[in-house]
Amino acid sequence: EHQAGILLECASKYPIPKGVKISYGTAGFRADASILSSTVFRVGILAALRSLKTKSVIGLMITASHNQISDNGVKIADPSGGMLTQEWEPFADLLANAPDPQNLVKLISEFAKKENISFTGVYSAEVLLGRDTRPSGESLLEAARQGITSVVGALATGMGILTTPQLHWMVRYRNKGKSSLESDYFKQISNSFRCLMDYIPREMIASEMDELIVDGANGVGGEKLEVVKKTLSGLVIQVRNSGKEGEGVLNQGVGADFVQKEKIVPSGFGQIDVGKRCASLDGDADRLVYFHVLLGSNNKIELVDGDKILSLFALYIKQQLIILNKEDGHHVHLGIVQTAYANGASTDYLKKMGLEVVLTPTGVKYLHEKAYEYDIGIYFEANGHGTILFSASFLSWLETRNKELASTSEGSEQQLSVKRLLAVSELINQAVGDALSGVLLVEVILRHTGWSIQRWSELYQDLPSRQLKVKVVDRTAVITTNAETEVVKPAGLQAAINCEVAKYTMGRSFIRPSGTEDVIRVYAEASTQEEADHLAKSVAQHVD
Ligand code: 16G
Ligand code: ZN
Repeated sequence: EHQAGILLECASKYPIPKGVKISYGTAGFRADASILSSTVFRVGILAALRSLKTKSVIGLMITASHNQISDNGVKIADPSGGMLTQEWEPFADLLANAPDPQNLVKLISEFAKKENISFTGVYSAEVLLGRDTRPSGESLLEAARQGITSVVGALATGMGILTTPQLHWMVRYRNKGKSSLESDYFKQISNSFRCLMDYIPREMIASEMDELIVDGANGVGGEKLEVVKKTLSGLVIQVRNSGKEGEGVLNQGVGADFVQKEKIVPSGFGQIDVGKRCASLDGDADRLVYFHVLLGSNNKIELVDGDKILSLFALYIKQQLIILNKEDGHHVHLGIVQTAYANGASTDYLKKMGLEVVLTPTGVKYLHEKAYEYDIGIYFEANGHGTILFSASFLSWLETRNKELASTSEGSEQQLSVKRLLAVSELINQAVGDALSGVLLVEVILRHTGWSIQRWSELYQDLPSRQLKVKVVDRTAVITTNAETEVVKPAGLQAAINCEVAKYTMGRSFIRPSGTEDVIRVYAEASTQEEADHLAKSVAQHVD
């Protein structure tokens, strides 16, 4: 009752805006920052409850990723460092939309009862808070803090301005009982990067590589990369759009989302960069794409997207496993996870390399969950979000093998492979896709193989593709199956799509309701750009 009183009092300071309905989508709540404080306050409460329930530290991140600067958003990191469990999403929706404080308190007490959450004990809950560089972040962070501390015994710990993956990483390590300050994060990625550089075959080391130029989207990623790069040797990084005063606006004409969708140079890049190795992060640094600028006046680029980063990682990992399997006869289950948006050429290529490829619906939580089923699971969305997961049992096998080999065959090829895999598991952020650790792994592998960005890009040629969106009154009218590749409802629509696809060579098309906007998305692929455009258009007409 004491608890209910406090909640009532605090909640009355954060009334919800009239006529706004908000939902915890694939990436949390996102909206114009001016209407978000009540939502963030309530998510603070939710995070504290989640911490009480799991008896673990929970994360709360204020960011709207690649959205425009006036937007903001909030999402929760579960104890493992992954996304909030899907089971709690409906409760998040209910909380955020409760019309008044009385309703809110009633919902909370019912939910707490159902979930067996009791409000006792001092410091029985802790939530780590992070935010990106958006100006609205400061007051929204305060709203989150108010929400958390309105739950008796809950502690809110501010971690400062962070990339989204950094906060997820901190939650993961805190719950493992390890030190999880930002400096620990930096130390871990730069140490494992150094190890991987040391494990490059001797004959490759001679080949000097030119500098990498990174577009930081004028956000937090650029700022953090400036810190990371100082700790690295053997890799020169030039950061542009780093978020410094006067350099430009967050996500405006810059960033991974812009580069991937528009296929033109981000602001700050141009013809002086022709042929150079460039990369682009998104606004909260959980996405990464590479590109090089093409010669010509129209600022076109050759995009090296998430699918190609995935392919590069997969080749490297597979190479290590071949060395291990050969000598041990130990079968390691490696799985590649993509969505229907993966370029068809990438899926063909991966299968031709003998890799096991599966598709899941769009959204990190689906890909992550699937990748978790393997000894090593690599997942990526074409948009540049992805990572590599190592199972606990495989990691402990690697540790044991490492010790054995140290006494029996120090310096062997096999030992090197074991060490490389262990270092990759340290460098790559296993909580969530992380552009900072991703960029370092790409750079190591390019050195390992001696490939230029052009050589890498030639692994396979992307099929021309087109994405369209169709505004609809009710996007839930479209229901799909088979990882969104087939429409179940409305009846007859899939047959119509099949009919269109059949008219093209290498044609492929699917539609799905967006998880973030009131639209149906259309994707089409074909052997030429004209055909892909045409196919997308005719499929879109069936949706209308
Ligand atoms: C969210 C997802 C992203 C997905 C995108 C699709 C997370 C963290 N982010 O940004 O993975 O690609 O939504 O958006 O899951 P859409 O449903 O509007 O097409
Ligand atoms: Zn992002």
